[in-house]
Amino acid sequence: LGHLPRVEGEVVHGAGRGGRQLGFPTANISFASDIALPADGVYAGWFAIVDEGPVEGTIEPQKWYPTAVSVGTNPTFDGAVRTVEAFVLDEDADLYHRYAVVEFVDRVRGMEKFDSVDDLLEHMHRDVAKTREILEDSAVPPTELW
Ligand code: FMN
Repeated sequence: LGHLPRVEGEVVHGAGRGGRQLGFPTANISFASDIALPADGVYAGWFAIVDEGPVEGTIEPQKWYPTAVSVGTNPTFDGAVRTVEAFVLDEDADLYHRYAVVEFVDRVRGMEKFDSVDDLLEHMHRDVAKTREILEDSAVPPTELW
């Protein structure tokens, strides 16, 4: 039956505001320019590091983790570049330069330009709660699909 839509690529540095300013560190996944990308918005999904070798932090390679994913240009910060950013729930790890994959399970909402960072943060907290709800009813993807 195939699998969920996915985006995969190297974890690269973003603007650097996610962790430090917002308290929501995200793994920015660099994707090929010719892939079909889900529409801009926020999604619940599954995240994994594909390549082997230990990860510094609480994430193990080749294991699926619940994630909230943002696809868009970060309009609140007047961004111009479309990014795919995964906030991995409840984990803390250095993922830079690792090869990651995200599987999209369900759409949470559209991408919005908020008037303040506080507004954005309030919505991100709700996104995380909604993501937990969605993933409760979602089977963890099989591991043989790396
Ligand atoms: N940015 C927006 O401008 N509008 C949004 O509606 C929005 N929703 C998000 C929802 C989630 C769950 C996450 C993880 C990010 C969202 N973002 C949104 C993206 C943040 O603006 C971005 O992660 C933050 O600016 C950090 O960017 P950086 O990784 O480049 O430092």
